[in-house]
Amino acid sequence: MILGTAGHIDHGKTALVRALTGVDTDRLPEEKRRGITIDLGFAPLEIEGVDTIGIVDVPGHEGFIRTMLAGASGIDLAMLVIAADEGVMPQTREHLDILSLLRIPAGLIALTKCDLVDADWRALVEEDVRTLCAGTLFEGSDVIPVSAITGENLDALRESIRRLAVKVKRNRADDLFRMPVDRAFSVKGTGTVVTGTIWSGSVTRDTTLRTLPSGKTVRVRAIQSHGKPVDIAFPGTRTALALVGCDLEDVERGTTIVSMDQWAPTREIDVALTLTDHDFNPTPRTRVRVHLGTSEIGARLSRLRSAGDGGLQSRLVLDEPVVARGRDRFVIRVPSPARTVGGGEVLDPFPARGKLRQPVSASAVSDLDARLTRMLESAGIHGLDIDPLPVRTGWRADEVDEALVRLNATIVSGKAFGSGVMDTVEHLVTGFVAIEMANHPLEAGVSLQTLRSSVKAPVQVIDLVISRLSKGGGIEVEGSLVRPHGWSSRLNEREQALSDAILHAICIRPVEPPDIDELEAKFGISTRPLLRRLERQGEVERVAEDRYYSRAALEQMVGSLRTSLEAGRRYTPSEMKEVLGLSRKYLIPFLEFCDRRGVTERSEAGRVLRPGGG
Ligand SMILES: Nc1nc2c(ncn2[C@@H]2O[C@H](COP(=O)(O)OP(=O)(O)OP(=O)(O)O)[C@@H](O)[C@H]2O)c(=O)[nH]1
Ligand SMILES: [Mg+2]
Repeated sequence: MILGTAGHIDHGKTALVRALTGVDTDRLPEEKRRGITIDLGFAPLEIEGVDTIGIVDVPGHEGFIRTMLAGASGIDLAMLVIAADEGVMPQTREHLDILSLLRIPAGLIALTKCDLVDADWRALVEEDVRTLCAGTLFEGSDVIPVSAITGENLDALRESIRRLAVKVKRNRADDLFRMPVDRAFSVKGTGTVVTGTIWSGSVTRDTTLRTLPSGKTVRVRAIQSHGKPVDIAFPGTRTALALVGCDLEDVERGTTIVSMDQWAPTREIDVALTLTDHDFNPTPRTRVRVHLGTSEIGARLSRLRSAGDGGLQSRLVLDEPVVARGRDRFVIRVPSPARTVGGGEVLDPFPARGKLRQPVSASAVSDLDARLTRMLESAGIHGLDIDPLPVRTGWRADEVDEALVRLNATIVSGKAFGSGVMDTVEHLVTGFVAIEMANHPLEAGVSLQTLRSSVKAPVQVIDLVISRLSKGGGIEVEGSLVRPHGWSSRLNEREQALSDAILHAICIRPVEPPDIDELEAKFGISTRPLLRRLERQGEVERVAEDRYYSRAALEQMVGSLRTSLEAGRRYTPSEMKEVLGLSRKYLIPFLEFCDRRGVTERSEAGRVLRPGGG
């Protein structure tokens, strides 16, 4: 559980953290000298009844907003600190905006420096604060007047934190591991150490992880949670990892440490956007700074479009790669005048290139089924890769799997196909088979090979559809042929006469039948389908690429070969020629046919009869 401070400079955030935990988080010499917080500070807070709470103390100075943003993303609870003597100030508002844009689920307000004001003043400030917080995550939150100096009401503050902490929902440990780095340093004898809050998943010692975007493979040598050595660290805990296999510059703030799974850096992200500054009217050229996790990157808001329900959607085109997951929250700022202008949620960190999709409605943004439906639709016939979906959608792998079942998606070799896609392919296959058979009525079917290469869909999907259709009785499959159920080729009178004539031409020259060219010259182009049909009927057999023999003649030739050859003796082709009395042109294809049929066996020394072969 992580609690983050927020609030204007000098309002007493660090003093309050120290009063609560005993830890002075302003550890830099420059922080001491200037009396302000510059970098993030961390302190564990022990409250009875709840696990250790990691406090992230942020700077209030407007120049360090990016540091505040790095600290505020990934917190579960926010403590907005407002000094009672000064009241609401610019960074009170900006921090409040940021916490709202990041959708921090819950928070409380500490009205500090109460020792400096009287009761009337305190009541007025409290009223201001209530007005400011109306409609934000702090609406109805506890507003607790405290003093870090006198210790007034610190127990009430602790109790308020405890009540919120017990309600915080933990991310599950069996999700993909991710930890955005907020600090990195070298420790003598230990090497590179990174700290951060684990956003999802867990980590154990000796695990291999990756640093992104630097892309180093690292091993976890040691782990500390809230400053104590542990063997395993869970989501929502302040964690330090000692890493082997990287240098300091590979893991600076903005780096994300991830498991070896599907994580990848990306430079284009589809997002749902909320603009909070009315003076900010972006064009596709407008440059912004995107704050996501602990990283901050320059970007353009391309393809800005209205989502219809008041929301906006855009594709962030980033200057540098970043690690993002679906449902991540981010904030956008502009440089002059420097201010926060909006933020939003990641819809898809790996959108299909070039495709301009319909905007998602606001309700669909937070609905896994709706997001998956869109992704399935947009992947269409090519299928949706399943492995990257937990990163793309922001839901765990088991949740994604369940949703795919709910959506009736078909899973084939790691890809998901929408139910509509399967119907489409079914139509394509039946349509193609019907047209082919209409065009080639003499054939026994369409070859699987032709079907696979003609229907525009992955082979696995086509095969699945064929097997479904054949089970359903729409088509039948015989060997490598597919045809409409109950199909048989019937000849008309003219075709029958032609078929008889072809068979006759083959039979009257039994040992040296005409080849296909000769037959075509004589009978025309429908010779081939008729020959294939005669073959299916067992009248003829194809002996060479371009020549069919009558079945009867072949049987006789094979029979006479058997009787004329001496068992066990090897014959050269010219000896064979004498035995069979065939010219070379017919001899070789016939012998090769005999080899294929197992009548003869060929070796260097010649051919020999195979005993009992054929
Ligand atoms: N009288 C009084 N002074 C306080 C109280 N809390 C903080 N201060 C003083 O206010 C000054 C600023 O306190 P910090 O805790 O450094 O303020 P901060 O909000 O952390 O400031 P930044 O981190 O720079 O934004 C210090 O001089 C504190 O001693 C309080 O409850 N009562
Ligand atoms: Mg401070």
